[in-house]
Amino acid sequence: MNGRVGLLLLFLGLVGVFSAPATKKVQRKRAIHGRPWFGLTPKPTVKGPLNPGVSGDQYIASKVDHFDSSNTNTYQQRYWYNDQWYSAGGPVFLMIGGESAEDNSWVADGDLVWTKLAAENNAMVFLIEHRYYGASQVTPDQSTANMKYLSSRQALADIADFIPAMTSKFNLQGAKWVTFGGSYSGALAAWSRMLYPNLIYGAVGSSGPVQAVVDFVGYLEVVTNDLNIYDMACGNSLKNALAQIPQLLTTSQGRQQLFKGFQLCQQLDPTNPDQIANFYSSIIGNYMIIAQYGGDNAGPFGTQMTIPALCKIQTTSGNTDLQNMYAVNQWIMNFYQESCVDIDFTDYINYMKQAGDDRCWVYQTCSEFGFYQSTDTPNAAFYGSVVPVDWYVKQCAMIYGSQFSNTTVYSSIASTNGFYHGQNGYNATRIVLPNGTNDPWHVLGVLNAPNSQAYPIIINGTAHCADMYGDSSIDPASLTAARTQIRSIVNSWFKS
Ligand SMILES: *[C@@H]1O[C@H](CO)[C@@H](O)[C@H](O)[C@H]1NC(C)=O
Ligand SMILES: *[C@@H]1O[C@H](CO)[C@@H](O)[C@H](O)[C@H]1NC(C)=O
Ligand SMILES: *[C@@H]1O[C@H](CO)[C@@H](O)[C@H](O)[C@H]1NC(C)=O
Ligand SMILES: CC(=O)N[C@H]1CO[C@H](CO)[C@@H](O)[C@@H]1O
Repeated sequence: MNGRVGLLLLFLGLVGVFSAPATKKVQRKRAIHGRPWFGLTPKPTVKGPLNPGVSGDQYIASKVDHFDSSNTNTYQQRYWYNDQWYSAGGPVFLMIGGESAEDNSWVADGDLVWTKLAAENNAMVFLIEHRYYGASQVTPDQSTANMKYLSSRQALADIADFIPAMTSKFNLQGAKWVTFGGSYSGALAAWSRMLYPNLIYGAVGSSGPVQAVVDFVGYLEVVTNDLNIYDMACGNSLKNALAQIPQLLTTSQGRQQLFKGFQLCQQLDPTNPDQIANFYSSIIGNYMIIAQYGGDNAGPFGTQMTIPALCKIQTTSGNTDLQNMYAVNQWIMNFYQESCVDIDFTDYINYMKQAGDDRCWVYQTCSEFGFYQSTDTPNAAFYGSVVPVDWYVKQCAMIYGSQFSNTTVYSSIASTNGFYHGQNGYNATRIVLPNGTNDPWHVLGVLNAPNSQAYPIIINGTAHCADMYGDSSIDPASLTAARTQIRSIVNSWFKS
């Protein structure tokens, strides 16, 4: 369904072998509002043949609208299960799908923390796809009017109905259910335990941004810190290179230099501020994606697409800082299989008007979360408001129509925090909340324990959702220790 996801799976298949692509293509952007083409959480790599316990695509009729009892319509929501570790009386683990099409890799891969826990506790495992993503379409199309049932609250209500339905279908009466998730779905896992404590016994929400925010300046501050902490020369080189760009943009010769250096698809147009912001967002995106995923044991992020690899390029001696920035861009272009970097703003908006996972995720940013990774901060290498928050906010109306405005975006995000109580008001028990310090999203996670049965785990020097993947020989000790801690906490919930 989503060609870009298939592409990543292809890459993940080539474990450790990052080969040059046969065909090149244009990618709209580095990451759309922080969401790369594969979704916020890369899928694990399944080794070997599938166990017969792993299901193919399953569907359940879920309510279209959980909050209007007069609407009895249902839609087909996709899910998967694996009963290879299950024995009667065992618990049930549910991985909550996030902002992308899912497949059965999360339930099939036995090397992950949550599937190892399943084996240790004889658990049945399920994965449910999030409404509106992948094959779980709620409405015949994704017109803005038809997207009104796309929300985290509706998605959580789907889960609350899914649990009793599966309990009855698979005879799981009395089983303890534990939810899992990473990134947006990590927040969903955390919220599911808070909203439905009688259905859900415990939860592990990895890298979950439980705080909504319109102007997410912390994101690029963490990216800058990551580079500086790894190697001050790396952060400084980037800062020096960026400092030269405004001047280059003022002359046609300078613009030509940037056009060639960054291999842009379009000439830079200084009379078009939207295109210039789009340009900056692409070249900054090169550093964002590595800060967010570098070191995750998921395909090329495990050993190749990492902060050390990026900084090696950014600090190559004999080159200018800007030439090193071009080289980093070339490296990311290879990863994205790009022939040029597309900075056309009109094309991007038109692309966002078409149905797909990107359209759905950005809709959720406009209606619930914000999360706009702006440069509106003096505490990042990318300062100077070259990508201001207003540039993101105004896209909501351009993409979805005039029912969105600056006022509705700010008030919707405030309402999300009012409903879920944000990162400082989060107060569920039997909840594990891992976060990596390199991951820019950790800024919006629960970092301090609100009670003695909530376990934030801060993992020094790791990226987004790193704790969810299988062990790797190059894992930092902090990550290995975090996985052990997660397992011992969850195991303690099933001690008789
Ligand atoms: C948008 O709304 C916020 C919050 O009310 C306000 O601070 C900001 O100035 C507004 N921006 C624009 C462009 O109107
Ligand atoms: C969490 O709930 C407990 C029990 O109701 C309360 O004692 C504690 O103060 C709460 N913590 C926060 C951060 O709200
Ligand atoms: C985190 O890791 C960095 C880099 O390895 C190290 O300098 C720092 O002391 C560590 N911080 C903690 C709290 O362990
Ligand atoms: C950096 C940070 O916020 N660390 C916190 C991580 O969570 C523990 C509780 O598990 C706190 O004690 C730390 O202060």
